[in-house]
Amino acid sequence: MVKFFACILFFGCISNAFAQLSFSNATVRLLPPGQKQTAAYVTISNSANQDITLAFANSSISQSVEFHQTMMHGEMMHMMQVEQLTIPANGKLELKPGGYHLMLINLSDTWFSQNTVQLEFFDVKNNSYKVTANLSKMAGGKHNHHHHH
Ligand SMILES: [Cu+2]
Repeated sequence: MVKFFACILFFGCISNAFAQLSFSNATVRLLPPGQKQTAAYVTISNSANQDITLAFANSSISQSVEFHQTMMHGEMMHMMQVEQLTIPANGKLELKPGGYHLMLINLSDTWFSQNTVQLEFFDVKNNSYKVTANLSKMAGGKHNHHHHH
C-alpha cells in the first residue's frame, strides 16, 4: 500500500512499471557551438511478445525531436523523416550513424555545455520511457567512415 501511494506521486512511474523497452548506449552527438540541430543514437530492446511503436520523443535541450532515416542514393547520403519507430517483438532497433537516428531540432543556446541530455519517448499507447543520454563527440563525423581492422 505504501509503495503504491509513493509510486503515484512520481510522474511516469506507473508506465515505467510496465516498461518493456530498455534503452542502452544513448548518445547525443556533440557539435561545435552555433549548430541548431544534432543527431542522437540509442539501442532500443523490446522484451515484449508484441511489437512496440514509438510515436513521439522530446529532449531537454531542443524544441523538438524527429525520427529520421538515412538513405543512400548512389553516393548521396540523405535523411528522411519517419513518423514512427517500431521495435520488433523480442528484438531490437539500433539507432546509429547511417541508419535510423533522432534529430534534435532547434537546440537551446547552452546545449553543448550539458553533461547529459534527458530524452523521453512515447509509444502509440502513450506509455513514456525516460532515457539519459551522454553528450559525446563521436568518431567518424558526418561521412560515416568505416574502419576495417
Ligand atoms: Cu537526421
